[in-house]
Amino acid sequence: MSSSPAATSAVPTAPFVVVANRLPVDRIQLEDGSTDWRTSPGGLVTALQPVMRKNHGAWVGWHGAADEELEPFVDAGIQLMPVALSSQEVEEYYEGFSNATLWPLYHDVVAHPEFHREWWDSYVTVNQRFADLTATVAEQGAVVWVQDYQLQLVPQMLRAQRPDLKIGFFLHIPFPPTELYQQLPWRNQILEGLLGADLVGFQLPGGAQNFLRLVRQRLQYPTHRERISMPGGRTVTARAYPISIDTQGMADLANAPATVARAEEIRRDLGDPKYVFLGVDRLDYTKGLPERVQAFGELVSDGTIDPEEAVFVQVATPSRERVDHYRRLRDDIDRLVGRFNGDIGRIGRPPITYLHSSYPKEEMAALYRAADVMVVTPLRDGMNLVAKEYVACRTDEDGALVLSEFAGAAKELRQAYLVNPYDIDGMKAQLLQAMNDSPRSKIRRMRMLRRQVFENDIDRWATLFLNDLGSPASAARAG
Ligand code: GDG
Repeated sequence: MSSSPAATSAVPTAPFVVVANRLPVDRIQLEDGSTDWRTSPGGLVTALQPVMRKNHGAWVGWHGAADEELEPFVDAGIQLMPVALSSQEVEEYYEGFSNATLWPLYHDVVAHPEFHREWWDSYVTVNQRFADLTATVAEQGAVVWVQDYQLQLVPQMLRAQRPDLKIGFFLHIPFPPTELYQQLPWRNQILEGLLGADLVGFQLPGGAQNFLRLVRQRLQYPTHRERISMPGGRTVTARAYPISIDTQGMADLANAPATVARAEEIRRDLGDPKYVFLGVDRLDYTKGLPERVQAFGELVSDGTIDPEEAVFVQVATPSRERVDHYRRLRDDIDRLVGRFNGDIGRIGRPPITYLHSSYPKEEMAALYRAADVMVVTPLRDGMNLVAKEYVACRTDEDGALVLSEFAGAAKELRQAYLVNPYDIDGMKAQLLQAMNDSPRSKIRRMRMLRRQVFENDIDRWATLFLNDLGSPASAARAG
C-alpha cells in the first residue's frame, strides 16, 4: 500500500522518464469508502522500480479512468504523471486503434483488424498528448523510455520538440511480417514514429528484422545490420531484447511456506488427482484457449486420459471486455468448456475447471506449484511471461512445460515440450508426452529451463536495453 496522491503545483521534472499507456498503479477502494493507489503487479514495474528510485524517475501514463484529470503524485517513491483520456478516446485510441486494429494486425491477423480513420485520428491526438507531457517532464538531456504499441508515434513527436533527449522504445508484442504490416493504411507514419527513437527494442530478432526491412522498402533509408541511417545523419538501432521476469522474486514466493501449503490445498480441492494440467492467460484470442481445451477435452472423451486421474484448470483473467472480439471469445470458451464437462464430467468432478477471474500473485505461485503440466499454447505471443513464471516457481525441478512454438519464449525455452497449437493431434501427443515422460527426462528439461530463466531475468533485460541506449540511469543502477 502506498501513500495517497499528493497534489503538486509545478510540473516536476526528471532525468529518467518511462512513458507507458498505463501508470504502474491501480486505484483501490478502502473500507471507509476512500480510495488509494496500489502498485500494479507486473514485471515492468518490478524491473524499473530500482532504476526509477535511484534516478528520481518519473512515469507518464493513463490512470485508468475516463474523463478524469489528476494532478501529478508520488507513489512508492516514483513520480507519477497522469495523462487524461476522454471516454471517446478510450473507445477510439485504446479499445479501437490499439486493441482492435494494432493488436490483431501485429499478432499475425489471428483476428480481423479493423481500420477506421477516426480511430487513427484519436491515436494521433492521444500520442501527441503523451509526447507533450513527457516533453515538459524530461530534464535537459534526460533518458526517456517509451513502452509498447499504444504509443508508437511518441518517439518522433517527442524528438520534434526535444532533440536533446535520449529516446528508447520497446515493443512488447510481435512486430509482424512485412506482408501483413503493409495492410495498415498508416504504415509509413508509424514507421516514422518509431524512428524518432535512438534505440527500438523488440522481443525477438525476427521482429527487428521485419522492422528493418520495412524501413528499407517503404522509406528507403539505408540500413547496415541493426543500424538505420536517418536523413540528417542520426542513426537508429533496432535490436532484440527478450523480456523476462523477476525470477528470484518468483522463486522465493513459490518457496514461501504459505504458498507450499496452498498448493497442497489446491490439489486436495481438485480431488487429489494424479495429474494437474494448468493454463493461465488473459482471456485473449491470441492465447489459443479453445485449441487447448479442445485437445484436452478430446483426450478425455476418446478415453486416452482418465478423468479420475487428470484435471485441467484454466484461469482466464478478464481482459478488454468492451472489445467485440473479446466478448465473442468469452462466449465461445464458455460453450466449449460447458460442452466437454457436460459430455465427460461426473457430479462434483468436472474434468475442466474454468475460472474467469483474476487472482493475487501468491495464488498464481501456488497454482504453478500445484501443476504437473503447464500448458501455454498461444497462436502468437510477443514473449509470454506465464511460461517463465512457471519455470521460476518449480524450485523442486519437477513439472513439465508445454509451450507453443509461436510464443517468443519458445526461442529461449527450447527444452519445453513444444507444440504447434493449430495441430490438435500434435498437441494431444505432446500433452501426453509431458504427462507420461520419465521423471529423469522431466528433471533434465526443467533444470535447463531454470538455468535459462535465472540467467536472463528482468534486471538483465532492463540493464542491457539501458546500456545500449547509453543511459547513465543503468550505470547508476548497477552502483
Ligand atoms: C504482453 C505480451 C509479453 C495473468 N493473470 C493474472 C496475472 N497474470 C499475469 C501473469 C503474467 C502477466 O499477467 C501476463 O503476461 P504475458 O506475457 O503472459 O501476456 P500479456 O499480458 O499478453 O503481455 C506478452 C508481455 O507483454 C511482456 O512483454 O510477454 O507477449 O502480449 O505476469 O502472471 N497476475 C495476477 N493475477 C492474475 O489473475 N496477479
